[in-house]
Amino acid sequence: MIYTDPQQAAGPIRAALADAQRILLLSHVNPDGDAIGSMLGTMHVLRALGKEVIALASSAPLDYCAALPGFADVHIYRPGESLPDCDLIWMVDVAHLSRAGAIYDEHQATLVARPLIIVDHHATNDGGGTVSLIRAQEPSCADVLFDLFAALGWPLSPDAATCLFLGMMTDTQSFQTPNVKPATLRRAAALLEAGADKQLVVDAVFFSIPPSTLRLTGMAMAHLQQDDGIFWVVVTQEMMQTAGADEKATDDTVGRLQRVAGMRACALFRERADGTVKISLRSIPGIDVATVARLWGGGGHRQAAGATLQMSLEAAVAAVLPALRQAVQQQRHE
Ligand SMILES: [Mn+2]
Repeated sequence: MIYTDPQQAAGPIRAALADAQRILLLSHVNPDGDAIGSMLGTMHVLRALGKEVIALASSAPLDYCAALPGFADVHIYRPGESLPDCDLIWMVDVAHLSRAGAIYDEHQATLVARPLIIVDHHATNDGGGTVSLIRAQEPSCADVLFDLFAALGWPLSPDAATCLFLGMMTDTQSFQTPNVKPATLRRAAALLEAGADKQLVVDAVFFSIPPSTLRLTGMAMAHLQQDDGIFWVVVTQEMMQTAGADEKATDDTVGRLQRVAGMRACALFRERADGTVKISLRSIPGIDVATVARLWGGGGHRQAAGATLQMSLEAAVAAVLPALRQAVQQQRHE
């Protein structure tokens, strides 16, 4: 059953929980702040209710998640492992069960054989849980959980509040995204009142860039190119080695690239060790880069998408720029 109103979902979720003592929490692969913040926020809330909770990450989370209270209890799934025993599965921030990655590939039957609660905020989520609460208008899964826990009357400890606050803050890019509404800020305020450690979250997310990452971003930005509102940078294997940076470093580069004045669409081209090229695309509202990513079998959101191209860096730049130009032109004609 799919619910969009936390008040209506509260009853069925309370009933499902009444029959369950051991609960397995899951989220999506390459877990971000909202995935882990939502997972750990839920863990703290359920533990306070006397439940036994296992938090299982589908793969290694983003580094800043490690600052969260309870992170030491997160187990990172390794392909081939069995799923821990449980009476109920609770998934957060997962648009589709398959986004649980190897856990889904290897344990699909188990996932659907147990009572399953899904709480999410992805517009593409089509439910699939015994009880699904999906609110696509909310900027983070943590926002949805906040309303659900309020509807259930389940209290938030300071630790739970800190975890939800990180989810909310990272998915909204610090409350910058257009889907942030007065209600979002009221929830954030309520989390601070509940004892959320804002400074811990801010330090972990914004004051923790590895020097190697900044070096790589600097090298890439030194050769920033632009043409009529389209900005792009290229990252070679040689640059990554010189900077001593890992694959995650370019997240920082893209994050800065999309802030350049006059940007309508931007692209980062990263050469991989296997000779393929990873593209990361961003755009302003109204310009759809997901369709560009799909040309090479990739995907994502309209304003943030990516793909892997089986060609050289030079060929990738030559192929992607015309497609980006077309996406930008299309918006002008809308
Ligand atoms: Mn999210």
